[in-house]
Amino acid sequence: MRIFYHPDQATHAPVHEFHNGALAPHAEVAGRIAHILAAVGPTERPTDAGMAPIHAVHPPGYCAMLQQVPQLWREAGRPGEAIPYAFPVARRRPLKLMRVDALLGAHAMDTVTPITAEAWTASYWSSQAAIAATRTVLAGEGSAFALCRPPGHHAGADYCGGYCYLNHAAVAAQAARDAGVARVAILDIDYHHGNGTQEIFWDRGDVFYASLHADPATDFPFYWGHADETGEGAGQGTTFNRPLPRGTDGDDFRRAQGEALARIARFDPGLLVVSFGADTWEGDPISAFRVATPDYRRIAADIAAFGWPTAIIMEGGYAVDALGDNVAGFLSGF
Ligand code: Q9C
Ligand code: ZN
Repeated sequence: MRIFYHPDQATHAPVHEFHNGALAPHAEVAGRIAHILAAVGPTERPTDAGMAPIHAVHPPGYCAMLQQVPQLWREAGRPGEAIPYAFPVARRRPLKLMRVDALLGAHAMDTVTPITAEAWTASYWSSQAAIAATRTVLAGEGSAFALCRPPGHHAGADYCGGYCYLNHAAVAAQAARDAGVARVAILDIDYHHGNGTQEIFWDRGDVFYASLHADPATDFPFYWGHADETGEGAGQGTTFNRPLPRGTDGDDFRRAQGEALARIARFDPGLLVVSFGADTWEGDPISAFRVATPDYRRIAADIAAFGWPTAIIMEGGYAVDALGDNVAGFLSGF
């Protein structure tokens, strides 16, 4: 399988995240990449498709914010990482914001997604990898893997969060639409609900979003991913959420995935984008499912059996020592 990755993706290195009320070491470490690279074999650099396919999802003002905040932060005399602390949850409207803190909070959903000096470049190339994988699949390849990092599925059109800055799965799906694919489905099998992807396609009938994830009643991102969220307007019925209890094992997961795949099959997509997180693994430090390493090959084979052209996008997975085996196992199922 062709694998797309750019070395600049490993330069982003968030140091801290708020965890249970204190700063803790950040879970989304650059070392994740090295473990995956060691297990999956050779990769290729994506060609640079430029800003247009990113702007097709993320407004220019948001992209500029990601690029400018690190310098604004330094100009404000701040040591350390750009982390927001105030959020306009009661009212979001266009305002002329004069402090970096205000700019940050208006485009962030949480405190665990520091805007490092390298966040933009690493995210940019991750989206380019997703576009390259999509174009490869549309050219007839069957399946391709975008080794994205940082991940993407929590990022909305104009906000970052959940360790994500640009939504690579959304960029991939939109690129496929713009290349003429009439119906695109996204299957999100990261441990966490992909709130950003859901919101981006919430009112659209041309992109189906199906997600299996830890019940948001108990797990991040809390405010999205409940079973009654099914889309609106032209998108009514093209969002499918299946919250799963903590302790879900590989067999439970495959049964639930079977329901999501049946729904996708009814939608009859011309392309499938898989948001793949290995944080469903039984030893993941921030998650609570019990998927075992050998399950990943079976989970992937269940997807591959449908025969859709499939672009696989890397999302989460924080047990770094096991990450290589889990990702390689998943890819082997295709
Ligand atoms: N400190 C992805 O898997 N909450 N993002 C962590 C433990 C945020 C995960 C709580 C989890 C975000 C792409
Ligand atoms: Zn996750």
